[in-house]
Amino acid sequence: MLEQQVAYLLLGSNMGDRDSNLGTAIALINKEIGNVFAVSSVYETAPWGKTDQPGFLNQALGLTTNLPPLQLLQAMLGIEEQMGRVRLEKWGQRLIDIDLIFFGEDTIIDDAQLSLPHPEMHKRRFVLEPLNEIAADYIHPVFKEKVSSILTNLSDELTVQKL
Ligand code: PH2
Ligand code: MG
Ligand code: MG
Repeated sequence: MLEQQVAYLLLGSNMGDRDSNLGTAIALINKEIGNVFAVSSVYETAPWGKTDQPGFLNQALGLTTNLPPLQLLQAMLGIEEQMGRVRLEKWGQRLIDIDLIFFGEDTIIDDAQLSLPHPEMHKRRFVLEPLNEIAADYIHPVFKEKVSSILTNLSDELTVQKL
């Protein structure tokens, strides 16, 4: 059996009862995937990429899991489905989005199903602000830079407000 690994996830919701969607996702992740040991504050964030859609709530969490990365990803997608997510368009509205940001101490993966670390995380304030609350000293394995330092040097100006 694979030993326990740490993973960092970002949750996002911009449809329905956003706050309770985040709470439901965390409960399901804790039940089905692994022990959630850290949860950030909830952030109100302006939509990034496709801007003509409702604002998001975003929240980062840390968990330990026995699952290897691709199985973890499948389990995350399974929870999105259980919660009724329908994929309409890229970057479009969603009840719940669960993204894998970091896995293990320094896992790098670049294949069709999964890229690790998340390939856009370093450009997005809506990821870095919540993540910095729970993983400020985590070192990005490609850039060899702490989350706190990536955030300090970030130029993304979209509004991200801690609730
Ligand atoms: N997710 C996206 C696209 N844009 N914007 C914000 N603020 N928060 C998100 O979680 C988000 C987004 C694609 O997954
Ligand atoms: Mg996403
Ligand atoms: Mg996603």
